Amino acid sequence: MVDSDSVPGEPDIAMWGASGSGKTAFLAALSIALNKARDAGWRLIGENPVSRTELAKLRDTLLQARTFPAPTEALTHYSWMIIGPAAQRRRWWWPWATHVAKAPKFKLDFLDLRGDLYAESESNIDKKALVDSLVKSRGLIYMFDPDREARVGDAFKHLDAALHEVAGRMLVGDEFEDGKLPHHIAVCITKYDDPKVLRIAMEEGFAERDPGDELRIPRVPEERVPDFFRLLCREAHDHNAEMILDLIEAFFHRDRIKYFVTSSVGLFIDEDLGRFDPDDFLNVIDNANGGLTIRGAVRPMNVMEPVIWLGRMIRPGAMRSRRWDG
Ligand SMILES: Nc1nc2c(ncn2[C@@H]2O[C@H](COP(=O)(O)OP(=O)(O)OP(=O)(O)O)[C@@H](O)[C@H]2O)c(=O)[nH]1
Ligand SMILES: [Mg+2]
Repeated sequence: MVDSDSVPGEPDIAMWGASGSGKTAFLAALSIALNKARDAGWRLIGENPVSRTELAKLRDTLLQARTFPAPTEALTHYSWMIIGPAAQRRRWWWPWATHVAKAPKFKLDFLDLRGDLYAESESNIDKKALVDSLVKSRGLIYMFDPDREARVGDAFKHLDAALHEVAGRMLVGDEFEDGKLPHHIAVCITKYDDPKVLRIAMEEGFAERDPGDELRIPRVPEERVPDFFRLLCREAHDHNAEMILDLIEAFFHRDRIKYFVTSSVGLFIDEDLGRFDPDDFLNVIDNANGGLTIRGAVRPMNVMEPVIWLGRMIRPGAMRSRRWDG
């Protein structure tokens, strides 16, 4: 069941981020992440033949071709659906028997676009589609690529331009009287596996290894991610980047923002060693053709989590009184 307030063809969740920030790779990793969680009952399916083909193509790029999807050129619309685990329930008047409750479902309509659209000053059809998707959705995934920020430093410019366009469309009327955008926003720091990012996390004391995790992968604890994000912004090429967090908090309700540290491919783990090795964790290496090859298993980190968090926030009705434990 999709909530009745979901309008077909309009995105529940829209994503944006600068060119090359990792948007398409994130979508490719989403089905792998959900598949890995299938014991917990999660699945991602394409709603129509085109979306199913695209889903398989994206997944195969990472898993079979062992490389990344090509940069996005044409606007691509993915209609997917996440189906969660159905809970065993007991009826109070018949407590000795269990029955299977309906599985939680929500629709993921993603519009994948070239990230450099905002660099274009004149409006065009794709740019209009991007702003439309941000306006119509209620969940946003914002991709922040710390490596690109350290080199190019244009995230602030892109974010500022996008938010002002969306605010110009949504906040001038009386609908949102509190002056904030109504969306929930998952701010995703991408490419955590990149040594430039992981090293900062380890050297600055943000990465912790949970003794309960048999792979001993260093992770940034949830409550420290906003500070890690602020640090990465401070290290950026563009000094305006420091204002990104303030910009996000100025436009969105504080309790509707959540920060995630993500990697589409995850860290390399030597099968023989069986756990994270700080001297050998590169999972992306240059190949002989001048491209990139994914070296070991694809282990997405925090790819499913932001999507499920958004699903839970924007479609609470679809999950009411059901098990939804991500
Ligand atoms: N190390 C590492 N590199 C990544 C990851 N995700 C993406 N990349 C790199 O970033 C490049 C761009 O990723 P895309 O997913 O195509 O980025 P995009 O935001 O869709 O880019 P456009 O479509 O051009 O806007 C990839 O070709 C990879 O080289 C990741 O999780 N880890
Ligand atoms: Mg892309």
